[in-house]
Order: sequence, then C-alpha cells, then structure tokens
Amino acid sequence: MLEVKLFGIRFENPLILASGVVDMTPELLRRAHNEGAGGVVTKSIGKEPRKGYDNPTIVELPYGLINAMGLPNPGWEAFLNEFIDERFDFPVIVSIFGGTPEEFAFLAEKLEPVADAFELNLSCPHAKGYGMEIGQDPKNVYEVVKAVKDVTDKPVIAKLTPNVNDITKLGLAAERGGADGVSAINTVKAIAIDIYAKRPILSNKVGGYSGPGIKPIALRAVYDLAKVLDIPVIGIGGITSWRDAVEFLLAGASALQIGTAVYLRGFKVFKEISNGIIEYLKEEGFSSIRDIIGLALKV
Ligand code: RRO
Repeated sequence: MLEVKLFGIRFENPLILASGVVDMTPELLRRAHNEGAGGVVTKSIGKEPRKGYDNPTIVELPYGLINAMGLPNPGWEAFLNEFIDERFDFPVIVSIFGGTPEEFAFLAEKLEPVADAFELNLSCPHAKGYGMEIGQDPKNVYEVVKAVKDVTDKPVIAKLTPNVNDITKLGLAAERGGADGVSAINTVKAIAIDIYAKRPILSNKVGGYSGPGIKPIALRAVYDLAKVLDIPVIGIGGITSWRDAVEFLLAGASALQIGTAVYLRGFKVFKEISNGIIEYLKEEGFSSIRDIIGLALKV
C-alpha cells in the first residue's frame, strides 16, 4: 500500500530519513530502516574532512530547531572506506556538497560505488562558499546538476533552498540540468538571541530553522514545484505527524523526508506516520499511496 518507485528505485514506503539527522554511520542507517524508514539520506559529504562549527550548534525553540552544524563530515575518502563493504537492503541516497560544479562532479564519481542516488546540497543556509550561496542562483543549480549528471548514471536529486523569492526557478533549472528529482526544502535562514548575554546563541550566529514552524512554508514550496515540474518532488520540512505527511502527498510530493521529528522524538516516528497514512488511505477508500499524490493540485 505504501510502496513507491522513484527514478527506478523501489522504496518500501515513502518516508526517508533526511540528511544530517542521526545518520553518521552505517549502523544508524540500518536502525532507521529497521524502525520504519523506507530509505535514508547520508550526512552531506565534501572533499575534505570538516569538524563543523563550535558549540552551541543547535537551539531548541517551541516549534522547531535552529541549527548551524557547519557541514561536519569525515571527507569523501574516509566516508568511502567506511561504506564500501556495506550492503544495504534499502535505498541509500548520498548527500554531497561542493563549492563548484567540478567539486560536485568529483564527489559523485568517487562516491558512486556506495550511492543508490545522490542528493546535491545546494541549500545549506549558513556555509560560506557552499550550499545556498551557490544554490540561490538558478544558473549555478543548472550547472552543478549538469556536471554531476555528466559523470554518473545514478539518479540525481537537487535539494533546494527556500531562501529565495521563487523556488520554482531553482526547480526548473535543476530539471533543465537533467535532475531526476528535487527535494524541498532545506532549512530557513534564522537566528536566536540570548536576551541576557545580549548576543546570538549559536556560535555561527545564524543558522537554519527546521521543524513544525516551517511546515506551511515547505508545503507551499512543494505545491508550487509539483505544479511546474515533470520530475518527482520529495517533500521535507516539519513533517511530524501522519496528517502532515498526507498534506505533503496531496500537495504533490512523491516521497517525504523526516529530520527534526526524528531528532526530537526518535526513529519511532517512521512507524507512527506510516500507520497513520495506512489508516487514512483505508478510511478514504484508496488502495495505494500513489493514488493521493498531487490530488490537491487538481482543484
Ligand atoms: O551542517 C549544517 O549545518 C547544515 C546543512 Br549541511 C544543511 O544543509 N542544512 C542545515 O540546516 N544545516
């Protein structure tokens, strides 16, 4: 009932662990799947090892989190060594980030043996020279996607930033570059201030807001993208309950990623959300999740 096929890859359910959330080791990815994720995205991997920013890197707010982790990752070589002998019986999407199209292409070539698909991080909201600094410009999105598609036959998903006036321009640029899908959204650029210290809380000062507070923004982005794109849209942003998940599916998302809810409540959210979607489909008289994707676009 929940099975979906995206860019030739079968997912037993459409709930995918989002990049950067309890996904640092093969064991954690396996646990996510054992506890109900239909697939996983790894932490974003770059050319060199990065320790990330100093603490504090996360602020908890009533309706979500602001993070500025700073792209911590072991670098492509250590990542490849760690994953090369692993066999997974679920799809593993490898997230990569770079400062130029060539750097993205280099990483895709090197990491191809351990990737079922790539997600291009064109959207981290606070990394100098990376992420959204590149991905806010449709021309760069096109060039990065094209460079990666030129070196790999694996499906390529562009992860888009909401920090622009019209996200569909980014989605259309990704599609023109040959992307197999887009994921939307990465975090919303944000800040939190300690009123007694009278300074920003995060060591990096600004960060990215995620969780229930951004859900309506993410939903709108997915709705707009699904209206104009022919490639699948993967919805991300504050999905916490099965009701949220159904909203994204109705808005045209073909699959969903869950991050902050897993961080705050653990892997059990995958089963809770799957079970809720199944009940909803039965009550509403649908036999497959595929039957509800995009229904809200038709009115
Ligand atoms: O590592 C981070 O600080 C980070 C990344 Br790569 C990203 O894509 N989005 C985000 O909110 N944080």
